[in-house]
Amino acid sequence: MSDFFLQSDRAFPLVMGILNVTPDSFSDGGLFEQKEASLKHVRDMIDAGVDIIDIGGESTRPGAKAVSVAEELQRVIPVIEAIRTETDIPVSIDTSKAQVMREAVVAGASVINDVRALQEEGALQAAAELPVPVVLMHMQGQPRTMQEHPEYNNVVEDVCEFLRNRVQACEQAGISRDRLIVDPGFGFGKTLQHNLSLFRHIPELKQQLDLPVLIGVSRKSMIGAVLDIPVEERMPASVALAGLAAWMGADIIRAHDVRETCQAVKMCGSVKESE
Ligand code: YH5
Repeated sequence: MSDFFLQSDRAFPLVMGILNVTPDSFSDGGLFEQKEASLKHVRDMIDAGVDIIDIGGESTRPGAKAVSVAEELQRVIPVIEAIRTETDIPVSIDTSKAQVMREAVVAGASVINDVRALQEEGALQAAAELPVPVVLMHMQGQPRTMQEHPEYNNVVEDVCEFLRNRVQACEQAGISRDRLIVDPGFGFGKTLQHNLSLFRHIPELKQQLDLPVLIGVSRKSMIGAVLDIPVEERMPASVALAGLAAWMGADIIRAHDVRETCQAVKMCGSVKESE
């Protein structure tokens, strides 16, 4: 069922394209305009070679405020339905809410991507009842305050242990291992040093957990911090990190700049598999 995502003999990772439908990602226009803008973005990403579209209606950026279930549903469901009317590109739903998971899968989403690793009320059960793969991401704290004072004994070991525990919770809830993907959660309750160290240890994370790994660093503050550049200038470094992650065995790369990211991972993957 999820073999498409989880084939470990692929030469290079899948590219997951980011589609934000948060209120702050549309400065003007009503719901119709937002839906049309989203569809255009989806068509562009498909043309650029995207493998999965990740649609999210909750902003989880540092400091962002919570959104209600109703608001999240209103943002994401019409867009998923619209995508389904014109293409069979796989859609993942970036949510922590059980009801959003359920309605998104009914509307045609085929992956759950949860930055809270199914820890919210009802999420574990919802995921257990839905026949789709699940991305379990590590986060320390909550989006609003997670960057205030991130702290670990050993960031690689601590993140591994958290993910191992969530994998176990999933298995106990009836979600089989072959549906699971893990993600260290770059920027989610981590300092620059934590992020760099986690990135360097992607191979260990993969080896320790023995599951497919998703990497999301596109345009994130770790790039801003190293290079001292604003978000709109972070594409080249994001693409460099995507290539490096491909080299280190990442299975899925979550990215804004799909065309460039596809080129980078395909190129690095080709070198990696050569004799
Ligand atoms: C992730 O890593 N991230 S939303 C701050 C930025 C740029 C981008 C300007 N959902 C992940 O993309 N899901 C998000 O600085 C995610 N893994 C998974 N699985 C945050 C985001 C971003 C934040």
